[in-house]
Amino acid sequence: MRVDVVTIFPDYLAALDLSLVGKARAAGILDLRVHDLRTWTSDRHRTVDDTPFGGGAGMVMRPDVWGRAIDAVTGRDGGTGADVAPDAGPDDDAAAHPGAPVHLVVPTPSGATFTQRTAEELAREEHLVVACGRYEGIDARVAEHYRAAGVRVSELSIGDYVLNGGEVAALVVIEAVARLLPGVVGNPESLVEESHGAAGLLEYPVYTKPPTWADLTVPDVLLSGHHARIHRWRRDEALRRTAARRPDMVRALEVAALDRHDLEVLAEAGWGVRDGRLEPAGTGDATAAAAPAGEAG
Ligand code: 6GU
Repeated sequence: MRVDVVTIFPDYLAALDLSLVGKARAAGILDLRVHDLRTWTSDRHRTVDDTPFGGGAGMVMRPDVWGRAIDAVTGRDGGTGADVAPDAGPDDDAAAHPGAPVHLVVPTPSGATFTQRTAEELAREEHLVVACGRYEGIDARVAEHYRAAGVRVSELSIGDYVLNGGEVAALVVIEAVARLLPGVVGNPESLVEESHGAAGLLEYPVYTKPPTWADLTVPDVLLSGHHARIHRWRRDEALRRTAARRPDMVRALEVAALDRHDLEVLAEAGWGVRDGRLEPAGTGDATAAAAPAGEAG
């Protein structure tokens, strides 16, 4: 996979040299290039932003600068895609993946929520371009222009809080996508079993040696060697945890995919089936209006 990141803070992306993403790059699975947006400015001050039409606080990033940058890294400018920036190497050409469809990712707090499903979709792409905005965002015509040109454009938020720019979100998206690329995570089972997988449950708690630490012991069942019981215990814990922390995920569970024991565990945690859906027990019932048991009380 080829990934081009365009930012006014290329150093912010230095973390992508490390760990698993760094290994994927070294192994040639991920061809990741970080570009300085100011490469495509044309004035002495290398201006990337201006005041918003219609007034208001903050600055908006200019569409002309972004347009030149995106055209260059996607080879749409008819050139080699080579940056004239100091960080550009001699092989820094967009033409390395000729004709591969581009998916433009724009991190923004007003985007759709980035989830594991989004990561799975992006992991199937050949070429991602991540456009990191700062200030109040990028002029809306940039997304509009590339969509109209047939480019897939995803404006994505990594959660309901505000960051100063898209760089940290770009790190999040790239790490989540890179670890799904074939050959990156050593054990494919760890991809299947993990949180936010198909089961729709949070991960169960995990333990390792020593068996006693700080007067705390590991649950006996995990030392029993009884695989069926271990499997059942882990599922119970995943259900309890999800009930305590993520009521939204409990509501989304497919009742038909749950067995009787699952439903008993959920009932103990304050959830029951009503009209074929999981609801907090007591919903619509005047006699038992207790809230689901949660860690927050
Ligand atoms: Cl993608 N960008 C910014 N600036 N803030 C965010 C975000 C993105 N996702 C959540 N907050």
